[in-house]
Amino acid sequence: RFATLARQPDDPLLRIIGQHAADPRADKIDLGVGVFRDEEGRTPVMTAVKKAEAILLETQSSKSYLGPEGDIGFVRALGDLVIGDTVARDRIVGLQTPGGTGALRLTAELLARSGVARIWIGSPSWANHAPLFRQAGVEPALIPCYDVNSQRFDLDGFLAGMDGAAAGDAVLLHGCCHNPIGIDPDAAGWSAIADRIAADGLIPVVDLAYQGLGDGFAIDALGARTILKTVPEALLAYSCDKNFGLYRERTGALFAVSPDAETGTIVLSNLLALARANWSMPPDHGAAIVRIILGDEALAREWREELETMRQRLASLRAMLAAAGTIGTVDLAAVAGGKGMFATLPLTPTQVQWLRDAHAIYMAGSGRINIAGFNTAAVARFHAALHDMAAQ
Ligand code: PLP
Ligand code: TYF
Repeated sequence: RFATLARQPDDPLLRIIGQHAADPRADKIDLGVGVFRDEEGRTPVMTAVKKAEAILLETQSSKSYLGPEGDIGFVRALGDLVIGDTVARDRIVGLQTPGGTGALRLTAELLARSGVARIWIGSPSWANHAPLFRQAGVEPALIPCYDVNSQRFDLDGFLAGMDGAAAGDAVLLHGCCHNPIGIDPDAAGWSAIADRIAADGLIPVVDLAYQGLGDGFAIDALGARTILKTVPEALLAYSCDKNFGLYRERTGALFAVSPDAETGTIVLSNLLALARANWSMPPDHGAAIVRIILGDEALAREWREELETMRQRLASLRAMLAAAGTIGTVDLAAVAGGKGMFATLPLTPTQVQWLRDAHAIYMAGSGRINIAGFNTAAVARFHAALHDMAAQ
């Protein structure tokens, strides 16, 4: 039977890691996969995480199974932190998932099980969104609404795109720090989107994977909170993999908001059944660390301060990049208005390849750059490379 399978392409973004590693040029720059880096190009384990790991090593007395819901203390602490009292507690259920991707996968399967056939997604979006929903039987419908040239989110275009949605369709929203454009709706935009979703009877799915890396930890949740408090039913897929630097520990959670507590109980029973059929139970380590950090005032403060330092590094790199204004056809000034790890520059695949060949600058074929891949010297080199390209 295996002979019937067609070869599938690698993840082009993950392939860049290997290509960059194999490049012998000393001043090479990796702007590819979305992980945070410090000025030295490292993706360190956060100090609060190291301390929590030491506590875990000391205090954990069993590795016995926890159950498909994972670490309930983690889920509760995270729900309190992110959702707070935005929605009545008895309308929220949650469970731990393997990363934000696991939360999205459960979301897709729950939607499919609820008879939802379509999810509307602003385009471009994270490359995994459309295939993930499609594979679970929920057809993605793309709404082109991020303009790469001006690096703007077109709110009117997004709302107009939703004209095609039928009641009961789902809508995907990036909670903050849009991947790959880096531009989010403003407060008025979030309200308009929330009102529209409520009026049309759509089900919002908020993907919050970069909280704390945009405008600040609390502000970054405002979009998600605006949506959750406006609608009867919603899903929030949360990742701790960027803001706690836990990536390979696969740490995330899914929260579902229901009209009432009884419905919530039924929703949770379905999510638990889907989790059992997918991974039985989520991996423990990352969630235990987050639970320990959030439950310890000093550790929580230390984590928040380190996250804030990361956020400020991204903001100052954006300002440095943008200071060059327009080089050739590329408007870098627009990068200053973005948030989080990503911006997408108006570069053709040929130009992306040229920057790689001529200057050892690696980015996604779409022109997406990981801002954290820069440091002060790399920004200067990037500006020089764009000047060189404009002179060709
Ligand atoms: N959603 C978005 C928008 C992302 O960029 C990512 C990145 O990895 C994820 C979800 C998945 O996060 P995780 O690594 O926790 O699965
Ligand atoms: O977009 C990114 O770079 C991150 C990391 O298959 C990532 O979201 C990239 C590709 C992938 C999974 C995660």
